[in-house]
Amino acid sequence: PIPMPTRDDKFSFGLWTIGYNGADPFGGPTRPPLDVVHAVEKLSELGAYGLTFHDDDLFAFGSTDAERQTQIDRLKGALADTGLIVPMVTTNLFSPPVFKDGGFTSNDRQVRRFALRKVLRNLDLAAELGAKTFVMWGGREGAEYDAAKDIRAALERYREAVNLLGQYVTDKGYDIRFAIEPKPNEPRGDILLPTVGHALAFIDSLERPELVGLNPEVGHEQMAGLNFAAGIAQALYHDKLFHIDLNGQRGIKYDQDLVFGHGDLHNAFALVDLLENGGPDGGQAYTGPRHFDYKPSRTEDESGVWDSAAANMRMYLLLKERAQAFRADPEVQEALAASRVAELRTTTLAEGESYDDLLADRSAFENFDPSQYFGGKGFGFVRLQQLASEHLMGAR
Ligand code: ASC
Ligand code: MN
Ligand code: MN
Ligand code: MN
Repeated sequence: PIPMPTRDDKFSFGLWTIGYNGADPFGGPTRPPLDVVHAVEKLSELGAYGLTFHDDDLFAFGSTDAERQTQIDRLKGALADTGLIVPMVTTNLFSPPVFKDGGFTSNDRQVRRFALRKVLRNLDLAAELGAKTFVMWGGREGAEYDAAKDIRAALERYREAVNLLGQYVTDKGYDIRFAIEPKPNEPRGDILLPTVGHALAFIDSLERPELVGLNPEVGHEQMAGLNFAAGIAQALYHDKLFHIDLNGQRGIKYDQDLVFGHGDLHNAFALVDLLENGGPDGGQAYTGPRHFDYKPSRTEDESGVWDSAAANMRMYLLLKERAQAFRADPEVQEALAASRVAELRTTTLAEGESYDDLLADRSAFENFDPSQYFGGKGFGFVRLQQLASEHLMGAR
């Protein structure tokens, strides 16, 4: 039986995901606009717990104050009717042509000031709706040409912007943390803070690093050829996994935003195993929203939109079930022990041992026999991967 999603699973969707009309750089839309009230009702029916949005997803860029307020009120009504929440809000600093050279890092100072005002206004809305996370995807913060952008100045302006936002939420007393979303390229030729690692280093340079973490997206790291599950493990290691964008990607190409698990399935399995079973006690390593940032394919009508929304949650729950079976299998536990996976948690020097003690330990060097590796002492990692694959395929 395929597990049914419930609110406790904390599945959330961007309004721009299910609302994507199918337009691409080569052709027009395939679907009509999606109304926010209908979106909330459908997501609630399907078992999601949250809706997220960019300001401009809810009210078109350039809306009057009255038009903006009408849409906010309609959203609030739908939330009240269904019990859905808004766990995260984000700002569109990429669609209006004014942002073609960036928001926080445009060469044009007036654009940077406008971008900050747009974000501050949206932060007030996020606080009003009770969102705990504010995502910042800097899709236009970048360049195509090396001479056109002073990268160090751009990082300094990025830093100035994020420091100002941290000051603002602190002064206002908002219970909101920021999550930076890396992406290597598209729509810019090169984007600033292109990977999890670049963003972690940037966060370290801020005035209030504790307020800022990451919102990594599966496909974005995979566009850079990186191992997403490994990047998430490092984000967790640094306590910076504030939010996550789940989707699918097939290799290094344009940002596909496929359904979660419809890309690199082995890595999706490793990711769900990490999120669900990778805590210190074998429990959840991540307790925040399981947020889907995908695009229903351009070939689909509205029923395909809801099929794909449901598919994201089914893939996640199926992988969770498979990962739990993997962890519970005695043969897997034996293979993990044979591969000495847990031994890596033992410190290399004993408690209180100094480098003098290490130097005096003849078993560590003089009497250590490296030739036994690999004359009969391999690690057995392939057997472990095959066991994982068999669980993933439902063969065990
Ligand atoms: C976001 C986010 C992205 C982009 C993209 C817009 O807020 O997380 O990846 O915007 O979905 O199409
Ligand atoms: Mn993407
Ligand atoms: Mn995203
Ligand atoms: Mn996206």
